[in-house]
This record gives sequence, structure tokens and C-alpha cells, in this order.
Amino acid sequence: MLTGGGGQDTLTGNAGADTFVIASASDSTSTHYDIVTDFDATADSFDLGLSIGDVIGTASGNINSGTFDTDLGAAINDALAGGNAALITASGGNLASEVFLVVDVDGNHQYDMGTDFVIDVKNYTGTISSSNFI
Ligand SMILES: [Ca+2]
Ligand SMILES: [Ca+2]
Ligand SMILES: [Ca+2]
Repeated sequence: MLTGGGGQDTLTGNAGADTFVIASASDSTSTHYDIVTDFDATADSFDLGLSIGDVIGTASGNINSGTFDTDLGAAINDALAGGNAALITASGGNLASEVFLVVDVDGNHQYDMGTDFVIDVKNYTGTISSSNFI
């Protein structure tokens, strides 16, 4: 089990099944999102303290660290209309190629800094789905 706290954490699992625990969205949101370096969707899990719906949308857009929350919202809000979690690939900006998992905790189908989880699933493998959340 790997647990993030307040501020930005980098969490790295091992070759086996890992559970990445982030207890509160306030521990991983906005520009202090946590970074999970090696999530393997065939073995690893997230424990975010809430269940995730079936639909995981995908989106892409320019993401810059200086305008992170605005950029993320503009790029992902349509994808969140289909469920409470979505993946966004930064297609441009200074964070280009990073992939962010956004979990819409308050269920309003929009990204809200401080309220919704943002996790950088750097170099993840497999297909992240609702079964990866415990
Ligand atoms: Ca692992
Ligand atoms: Ca954190
Ligand atoms: Ca929200």
C-alpha cells in the first residue's frame, strides 16, 4: 500500500499488485496533484475512499502549469458529463504528454480544484476502468 499525504507526492509501486491510497481530494488536486509513476491497470488499484461509476471518459487538450485549473476544466468537462472519472492526455502546453486522472467527487460533471481528485498517471499501462478503484 502506498499512501499520499498533503502536498504533491510521487508514488511508485512495485512489480506486483499495489494499492495507491489517497484519502482526500485535497491531498491530490490542482497543481499539487500526486504523481503515480507506474500504475498497471491489470494489477494495481486506487483507494480514493469513494466508488467510481462505469464510464471513464477520455479527453485531450493543452495543459500548462501556470493555468492548470482553467486548462484542465476546459479540456475535461465534456468527458466528465458521461461519468465521475475521466482521463485527459495533455496534447500541448508545458505539461504535454502527461496523463491526468480526474475524479469528480462532487458529481457536478465539472472539474473543481480542491474538491476533485487529479492524479498524474505517468506511464500507466493497461486500461484504467472502474474495476481499478476499491
Ligand atoms: Ca504494481
Ligand atoms: Ca498529495
Ligand atoms: Ca466536480
